[in-house]
Amino acid sequence: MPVLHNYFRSSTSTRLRAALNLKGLDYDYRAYALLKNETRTDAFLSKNPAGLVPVLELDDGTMLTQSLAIIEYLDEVHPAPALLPSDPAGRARVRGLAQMIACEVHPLNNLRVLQYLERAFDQDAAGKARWFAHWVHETFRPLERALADSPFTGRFCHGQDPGLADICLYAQVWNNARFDIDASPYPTVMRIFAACDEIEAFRKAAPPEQPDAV
Ligand SMILES: N[C@@H](CCC(=O)N[C@@H](CS)C(=O)NCC(=O)O)C(=O)O
Repeated sequence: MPVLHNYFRSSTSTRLRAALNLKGLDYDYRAYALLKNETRTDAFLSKNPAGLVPVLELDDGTMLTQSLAIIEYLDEVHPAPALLPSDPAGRARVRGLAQMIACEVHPLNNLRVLQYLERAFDQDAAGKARWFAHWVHETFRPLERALADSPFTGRFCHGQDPGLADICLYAQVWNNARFDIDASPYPTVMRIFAACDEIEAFRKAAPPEQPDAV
């Protein structure tokens, strides 16, 4: 059984938990409290020198890092249910939607970025919340349009089945809620979030459901 090194509140961990659950794969859950720097120990850094979760440790000891790369690995090794469409244009669309969140929102709002704003730029909780909201809205505005305007959007981001883009959307909406981001400008995003939340694999991946949730 693979070992998932992760943290309940980490949205990149939520992504990976959702993918593992959708694939019906069991995993051994290991929690690292980010606020206690538990990913900065030598033991953790030997798994991922970047000191970031999630890491998926395979049975043979291989350590996989980067949530999107790990999810694509799972999709290759366990093809059903598919998390990417079968056609190249569809795959590019889904990867593009996923990367809007994974490359353009998440890195700017990650814990270490918010901590650096506080440490080096004297930002308090309100300043950090303003920064977080700004970067969410910068990408959620075009994300909403991309989803609402496309004939390929269905019950989920691409068609009638959940995939990689839904996984990223679901995890990010949980993050946004923690920072009280106004979701009212994003009805399509929130409709898809609700559709995901009806699926047990997603609900079981949500931050409050994890053993280390506080
Ligand atoms: N691009 C990476 C990002 C991983 C990442 O930033 N993880 C966050 C939690 S969501 C983390 O470990 N943060 C620790 C920190 O910022 O110190 C991925 O998708 O896996």
